Amino acid sequence: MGGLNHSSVRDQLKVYLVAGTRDCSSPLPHVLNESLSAGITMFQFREKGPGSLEGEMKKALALQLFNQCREASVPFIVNDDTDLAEQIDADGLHVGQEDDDAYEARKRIGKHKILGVSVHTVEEAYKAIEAGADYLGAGPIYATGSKADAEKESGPEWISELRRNGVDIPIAAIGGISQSNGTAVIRAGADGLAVISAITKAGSPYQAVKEFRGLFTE
Ligand code: 3NM
Repeated sequence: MGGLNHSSVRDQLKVYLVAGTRDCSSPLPHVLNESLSAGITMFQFREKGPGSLEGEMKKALALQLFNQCREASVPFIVNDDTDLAEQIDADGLHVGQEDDDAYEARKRIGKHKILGVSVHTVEEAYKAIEAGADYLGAGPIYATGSKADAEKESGPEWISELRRNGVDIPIAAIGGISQSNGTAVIRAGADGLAVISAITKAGSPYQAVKEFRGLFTE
């Protein structure tokens, strides 16, 4: 079990923006600003891949984005960089199967931070829960252009399968999620929609986030 209250994490996952500098068609602080104004419920800084920032530049941007999130009372999660999450005392950390071990990550960030773990099999889901995950990232639900090494798309059925197998902790669905397919994913049992391109590449990230928010009131 993670150290946090599942019902608050469930709410915080609803419209979960995931982004790094390379994902955005306008500067990331601007995209984040619009997204926060429109009501994202969680943000993950995922600075990955060729051309992404490293070292002090990455840390400086992380601090800037963290401040923006703090002002809006939205949790700031660091993707796959336990050192950075620790250094800036981020609200949480998200790790994949190929990243830092979830047990190790939980030990290092402590029990009061949010720990998310990406899973692709039911067995990985059970292991992540045992390691202390507060939520699972499940995907790719649909085809994605945002992750070079993404696995084959699973469809919303993957979320139902996790639920059928007794996984009851909060789940954020990820991979190709859009305003038009989001409802099917929620119906399959996801608590939240983790989204990169449908927000970061939208003409208006503000409008896109509003539309995602609308899916939860239908
Ligand atoms: N993780 P978009 S899919 C970061 O399957 C990430 O675990 C995935 O980006 C997984 O919303 C993915 O642009 C990319 O499809 C999601």
